[in-house]
Amino acid sequence: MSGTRRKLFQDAALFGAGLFGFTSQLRAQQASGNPLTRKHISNVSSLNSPTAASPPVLTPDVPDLPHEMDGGVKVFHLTAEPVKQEIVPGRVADLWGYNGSAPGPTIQVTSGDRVRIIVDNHLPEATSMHWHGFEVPVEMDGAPGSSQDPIAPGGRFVYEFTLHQEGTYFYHSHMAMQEMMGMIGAFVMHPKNAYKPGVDKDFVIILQEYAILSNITVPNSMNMEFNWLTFNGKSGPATTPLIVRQGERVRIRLINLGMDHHPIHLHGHQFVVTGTEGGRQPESTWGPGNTVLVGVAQSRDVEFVANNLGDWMLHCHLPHHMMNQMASMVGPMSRRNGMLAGLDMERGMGMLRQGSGTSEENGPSLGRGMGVGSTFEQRVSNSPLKAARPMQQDMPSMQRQGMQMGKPDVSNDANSVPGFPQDAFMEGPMMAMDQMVDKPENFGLRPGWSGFMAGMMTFVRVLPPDKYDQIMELRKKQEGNKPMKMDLPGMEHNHE
Ligand SMILES: [Cu+2]
Repeated sequence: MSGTRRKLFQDAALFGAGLFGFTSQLRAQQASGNPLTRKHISNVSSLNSPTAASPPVLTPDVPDLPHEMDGGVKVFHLTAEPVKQEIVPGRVADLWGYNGSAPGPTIQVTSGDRVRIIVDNHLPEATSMHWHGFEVPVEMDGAPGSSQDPIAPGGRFVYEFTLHQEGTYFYHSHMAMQEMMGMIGAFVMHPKNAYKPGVDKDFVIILQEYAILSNITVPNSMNMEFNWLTFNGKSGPATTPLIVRQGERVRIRLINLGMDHHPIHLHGHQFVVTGTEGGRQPESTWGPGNTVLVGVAQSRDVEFVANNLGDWMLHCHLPHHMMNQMASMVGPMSRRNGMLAGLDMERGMGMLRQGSGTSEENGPSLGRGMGVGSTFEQRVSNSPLKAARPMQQDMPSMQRQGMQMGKPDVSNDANSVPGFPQDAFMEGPMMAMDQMVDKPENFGLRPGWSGFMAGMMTFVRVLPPDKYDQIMELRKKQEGNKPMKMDLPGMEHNHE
């Protein structure tokens, strides 16, 4: 790229108003380029862009946190508060988060920045903000009781420090149970100069888990079993796919704060792990893989070249993390009249207080309890599933809500087969809700796709240029008259 050209990009970044025209001009010039040989050159549109060299990170379904400048200091405001978070359509959970979102908004800075973060506590109890992995003076560490007093309800604490690190960091409440209510956000420290090879797309995904009984909205933070597993506060199929143009180099930054470690698996590509919660890893450590274990309190950056066209799943591979609330429908237990639907925490986890784990009384409930306050006393009975019976006869309200509700795809003798049902309810066209989760990023997915997406699951959609541009157009249309959004993939940089 010539110096003049670079100057143009920088100017465009400064004067966002004329940006889209400029972008489309460039796009027209570049339309004939070979997508496989295109080089990442710069980002033009994001005022959030921390450097001219690194594309800003995109956090699907989570906002970016804007800042103001005060002299040479970047000033951010975070408010700890209760949040209504819609995990999937119709399932709104009462979580705690920051600035109306759980997880909280993503902060992006450049190494060397001095930042001031004003934290207000709008919770009914004290909190404290910890900057996870930050090498800052101890009085800025946010450890309640040792480095500072907790921030009282209605109180404020102003954190200020200079950042010299680079990588995928995060902020979170340092009150343990508040963490399990959603109180975390990404804090990305970009390098002053982009890494080589540079990436074209850079995504953040925060992994969280909640235990929420079916008839309430508040997570049980004491629980050790989880029925809502989220990427950026959404469970499949409500997660927003990562949209990528074929040939682009992609970075995905995975952050985990919960009770479980998550093996995150990508279909169709091999990736390398290029970073941890400690920052960039030397290239000599990069080896190919397709599943990365993201432990509690860890982050992992993975990078790959998206050279394989298709709608590829990206998901946690723990089977119980690939499902939503209806997990208790599984197995012969749900076909028995009067079975126990759940037990207290000890027995729910298989820690028996009396009797045998395989007895008639205990067997069906092992591992299914939702913990303290669960349905120990409550018995449920389900009638056998009939192959010929369209599901809407049994669940008219779900159909009214927009579920597609086809006929169960099971054999006539299903109920006589030991182990049935496993996935008869939880996956498949019966549970499809394509229309309910319709958005530009889902355009062109195979009809009925949503019935097979649940829990920690999304797509990396590796698209040919025409389809990619089509989805970007749809996004622009959807944005309509709204103020220019800075985090749209495909608008933040161009190729030559
Ligand atoms: Cu998992």
